[in-house]
Amino acid sequence: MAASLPIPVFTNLEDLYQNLGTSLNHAERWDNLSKEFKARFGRAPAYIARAPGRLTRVPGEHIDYQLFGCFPAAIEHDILIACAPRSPTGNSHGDVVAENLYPKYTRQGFAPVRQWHLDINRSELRWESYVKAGYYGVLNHYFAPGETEQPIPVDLLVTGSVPPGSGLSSSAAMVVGSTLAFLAVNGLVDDSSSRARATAPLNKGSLVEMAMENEKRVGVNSGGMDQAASVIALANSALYISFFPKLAAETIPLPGSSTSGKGGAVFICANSLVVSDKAVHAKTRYNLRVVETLAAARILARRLGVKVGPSEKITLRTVMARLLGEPEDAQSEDVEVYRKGLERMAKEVECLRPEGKKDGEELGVTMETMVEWSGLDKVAFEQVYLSWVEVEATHFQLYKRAKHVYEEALRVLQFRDVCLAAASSGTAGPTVFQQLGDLMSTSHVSCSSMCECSCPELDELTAIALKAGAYGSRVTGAGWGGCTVSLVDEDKVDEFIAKVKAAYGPYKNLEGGALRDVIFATKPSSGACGEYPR
Ligand code: NG1
Ligand code: MG
Repeated sequence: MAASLPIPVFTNLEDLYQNLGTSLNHAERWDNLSKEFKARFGRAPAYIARAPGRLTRVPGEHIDYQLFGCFPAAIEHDILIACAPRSPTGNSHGDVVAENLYPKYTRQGFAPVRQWHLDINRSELRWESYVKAGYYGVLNHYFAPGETEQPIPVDLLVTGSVPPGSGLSSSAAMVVGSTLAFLAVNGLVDDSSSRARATAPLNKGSLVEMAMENEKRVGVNSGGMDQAASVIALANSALYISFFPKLAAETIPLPGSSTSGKGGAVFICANSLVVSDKAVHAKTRYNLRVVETLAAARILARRLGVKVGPSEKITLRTVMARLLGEPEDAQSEDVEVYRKGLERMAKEVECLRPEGKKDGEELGVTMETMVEWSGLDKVAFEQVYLSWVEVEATHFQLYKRAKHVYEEALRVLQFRDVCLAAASSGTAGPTVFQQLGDLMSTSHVSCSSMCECSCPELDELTAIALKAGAYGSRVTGAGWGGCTVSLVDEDKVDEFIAKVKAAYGPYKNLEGGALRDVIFATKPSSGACGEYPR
């Protein structure tokens, strides 16, 4: 299984690029990073960690934290972190100097205090928070207080090509890259490094699990889709990732590029140029969705007669499993049972639909009503649902969010079916692309109206894409800004980009490289790896 493979480690860039399924055209970035590292820290880096961003080309938004399978792929854009140990002086253990090639992100120094605490500022977006988040997990996993082995002081230098705040998961790429860099520098990735402490090579599943925990330190209670994509992805495939009962990943070929360059279709990423600052707005956006779906799950369970413990944070996935009698400790999900379950839940969820309507909009419920429906008293509700997260809302949309989750999870499965059928029959043409495109567009409508994670610019950009000839178009990532993804005929890409440029206001004055930075075709790339430069 893909998740049990070791993290690939290379000693030369040619092998590394072959593994990425991409040409050597970024080698300059690696070289430059090494040179800059030497210039700033006076020695060569011992290790360079690479972690890609991810693009959900297909449906599957805002369902991973409810443990539903999704379908992301990595992109070629990535974060590179060069690092090297520094000799310890005095009793300073594990202190870090972190620099970034991007001048706006200034030099930072920090040291973990005893019991490995690092201060992470959650009210402000700071680049080094993501470096600290990765370090936190490594310290707490591998350096138990009282152990003789101490973390080594480290210098590190970061560079990145994933645009931040654009739904391409620069955050997960940073956290995965940082986790991997700190593991490597402390000799914990494999047994071949000069400082090896690892007894066996680190596997991809363990890195995903660590990175998921680590990313929560920044204050966003995300699911595991981005970290899984950034670590496990393989070139030219998408990953079907399931989280229930356990993390599992299956590579699925995306029908798309033809070998002849004709008759295929490609995924085009277009940045709305609205920056979505997820950590700063978490309490009214992302984390609120996490709490709304969790509360919806408890209330749904009660209404459907599903058992739920008083302090249990049951997910929508577990409600379904218990209703269907699915095993909660099996190795993997039974796809046919899963499909039937989702079809049923998309109907059962109607029991959450509120009575009242205002100006044609479903009213959500107030905190008091939500607590009452949960069957818990206020103190217990707050303890289970609000003690670990900050949210702000007058009304909570339980029905809309739960409905989005079950239907979106079903679209993921339908997309997977179309891909598998196309791969086994060897036919991928306009009919298949239109089926995929329709699922993408329906996903966008649901993100916009039920999950309410879109914004006017994203709605406009997806509408423009459809008018410009895309088979389908949708928001990618958490939303509230960031990128869209559209499926477009391979031989009509230039025409498509020209039409979008003419119609989308913020693109009108962009030319050449500046335009290519905001709208571009993407190819699935492979996941995290490392290099020990020779
Ligand atoms: P982005 O916005 O790309 O970081 C976020 C979450 C995912 C998932 C998507 C929505 C993080 C790291 N990732 O992605 O887990 O929930 O939103 O589908 O916050
Ligand atoms: Mg992110």
